[in-house]
Formats: sequence, C-alpha cells, structure tokens
Amino acid sequence: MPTDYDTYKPEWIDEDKKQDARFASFVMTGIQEDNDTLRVAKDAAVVAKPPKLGVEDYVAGVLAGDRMKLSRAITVIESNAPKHFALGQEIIQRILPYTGKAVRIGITGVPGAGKSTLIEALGTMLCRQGHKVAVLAVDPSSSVTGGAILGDKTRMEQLSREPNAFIRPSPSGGTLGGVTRKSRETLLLAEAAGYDVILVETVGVGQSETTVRSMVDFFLVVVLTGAGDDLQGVKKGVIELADAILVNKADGDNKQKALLTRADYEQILHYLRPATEGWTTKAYTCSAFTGEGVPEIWDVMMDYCRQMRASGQLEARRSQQNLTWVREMADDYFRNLLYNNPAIAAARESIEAQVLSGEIAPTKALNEIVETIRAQFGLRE
Ligand SMILES: Nc1nc2c(ncn2[C@@H]2O[C@H](COP(=O)(O)OP(=O)(O)OP(=O)(O)O)[C@@H](O)[C@H]2O)c(=O)[nH]1
Ligand SMILES: [Mg+2]
Repeated sequence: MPTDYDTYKPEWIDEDKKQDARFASFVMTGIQEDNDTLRVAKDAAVVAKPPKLGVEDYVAGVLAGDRMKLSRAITVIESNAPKHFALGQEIIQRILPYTGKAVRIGITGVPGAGKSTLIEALGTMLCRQGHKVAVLAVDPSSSVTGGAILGDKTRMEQLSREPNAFIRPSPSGGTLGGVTRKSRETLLLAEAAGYDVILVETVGVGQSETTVRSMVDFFLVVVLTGAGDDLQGVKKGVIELADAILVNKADGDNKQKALLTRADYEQILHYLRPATEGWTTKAYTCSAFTGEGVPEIWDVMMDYCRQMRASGQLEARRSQQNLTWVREMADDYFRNLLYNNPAIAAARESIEAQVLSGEIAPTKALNEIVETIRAQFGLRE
C-alpha cells in the first residue's frame, strides 16, 4: 500500500521509464476478499478519464459529424461551470458559419399527446429516406420530475437504433431562459454536425412553447380528441403559435372522433391570426402508432419550407430569432452577474436580510442594490 500520494505510480506505468507525472488517484488496496463487487469497483477505478479536448478538437469533431465529440460539445454548452462558459462560446462562434441548413421543427402538446411517439415515427421514416435527424427536448419541468427523460428513452427505442438519428434529452437544471439558450446552441451544434432535420420536443404547459417557437422554423401543436369549449387544456395562446395542428391517436375507435376534432380546430383556426404571415394554419389527423398521416404532415412541413424560403420569410424569421437570442444571452449574462459577482452578491444578501427583518422597505432595497451595481461598474446616473 503506497503511502506517498505525491510520488505514487500505478502498476501499469513502465518502471524503467522516467516518468514525472503525479497521479491523482489509485486503486485502494486493503480489503483482500476477491468478490465481484470489489472487482467491479477496481475496474471502474482504472478506467481512464476521456482526454481533455481543446476548441480545435471540438470544432473539427463536430464538423466531421463525430457523435461522441458532438455529445461532449453539448455537455460543455450545458455545463453551468464558469470555466466552461468561454469554451462553449468559442465553440459556437466557430461552428456558426456551418449552421443554418437544417429544417428546424418544434413539436409541442399536452403531456401524453403523443409527441415522442410521433417523433419516433416521423424520425424513423426520415432516417430511412436518408435524412439525418436530431431530436432535442426542452422540458424545464424535467429537472423537477425527471420523468420526461426516462420516458423518452424508452419511447424512442426504434429511432435511437437508427444510425442517422441523434437523440438528446433535456438539459437539466437552470432557469427556463438558460435551458432555452442551451437548447438553441445544441440545435446549432447538431446542424453543424450535418443533421438536416432537427425536431425539438417540448411540453405545452407553461412558457416553454413560446421559447421553442423562437428557435424553430415550423411549429407543430399535437392535440388529442375531445376539443370543443375547453380545448382539453390546450391554451389558445399555444394554438396561435401553431403552423399546423395535428390531432393524434386517430386510430381504432378513436378515428371518427379525431376527424370531428380536426373540424372543430379548423373552426377555431378560422378566427385566429396565422402564426406565420402568408401561411394558413390547418388541422390534420394522424396516428403515431400506425403511421397513418405521418408522411402527409411531413409534406405539409416541406411545403411550408419551400414557400417560406421562396418568399424570403424563412431568412427574415431566423434573423429576428438571432436578435431574440442575443437579448436572451444578455439577460442571462447580467442576471448571472447580479447573483454571482462577489461584491454585488454580498451587498445584495445583506440588503435582502434587512428586507426580511423589516429594517428597510423593498423600494429602498432596490435603490441600494442599484447603487451597489453602479458603484461596482462606475456607472453614472
Ligand atoms: N392509440 C394511440 N396511442 C398513442 C399514439 N401516440 C401515442 N400514443 C400513446 O400515448 C401515450 C403517450 O405518448 P407519448 O409519445 O409518450 O406522449 P408525449 O406527448 O411525448 O408525452 P410527454 O413527453 O410525457 O409529454 C403512450 O402510451 C403512447 O403509447 C397513437 O397514435 N395512437
Ligand atoms: Mg414525450
């Protein structure tokens, strides 16, 4: 048992080689029993950490379509560690000229509407036609429940076996703004890696659909039968964002009902402003189970892209989305500064304590926080 941690060398180092390296870890000896658990633990301990990659490695790997490097680049982007921030920004900066060629599709709907099943059916169909399909999930609730990630892994089994598919579950943690920024950057990385269809799944509750709308070309809202007055939880606001409404589960006994629901939605759409100028949002039916209606909804998306490209609207929307992106990044950056800059954070904490104890009024507290920020950055009134 070695005792000098600084000079310890594992047994796999050539004794004859003069090697100066220090080793941060080694397999603990001490317990001699040879059982499976111990062996597994020992094996795990000697598995080398993957080598550290530099910006060049990431960029070259992503552009070459290397899935492992793509995954690791996404991990850098999703990391909340400050040391990864600059590296992530540099990678994005470098791959940006190679982005923009994919069709970006957002898919939303209430939990259980069949989004993942639809993505499985559509994605598998497209892969078999020779497309490269990336699936991303934006689900700010998953950091709390963890449910969506587990669910999607089992539900996209077939698609995950397709060599041309790349599936990335939701980034965990962070504010919705942060999660969305990461998803946008993940989308760009996937594009640079040669994926020509990007499908972004998000649960249509809360705010996430608005943010996903701001990063895709086409927005699909998946609904279930039984529309009518209550729209079974689908908010009018979500319908207003849609480029198509898809009534899913139009199979078996449910098929007739689905057709009626489609007609109901057509009625509703009639009174709404279209989400995209020059495009009429319509309602369709499909069964993600049987695949009926899936090729047709893809045709609708392709028609849309052709038209929007021809009219210049696709470009215009993407420019607008870039602006949104910059604003989100700036918001994120300054919020981060406010919470993590040591001087500001210390002042803020003490001011907040005074609010809690009733020593100062909330409005006064704001003034003091603003003053601290001004002083810190030398800003004048
Ligand atoms: N009959 C029928 N069932 C379907 C169809 N599509 C999905 N389902 C079932 O509906 C349930 C929910 O499907 P998912 O694809 O997981 O739904 P989701 O919208 O991704 O759900 P969340 O990710 O939890 O929001 C599953 O049990 C599916 O098997 C369909 O076309 N027909
Ligand atoms: Mg799902």
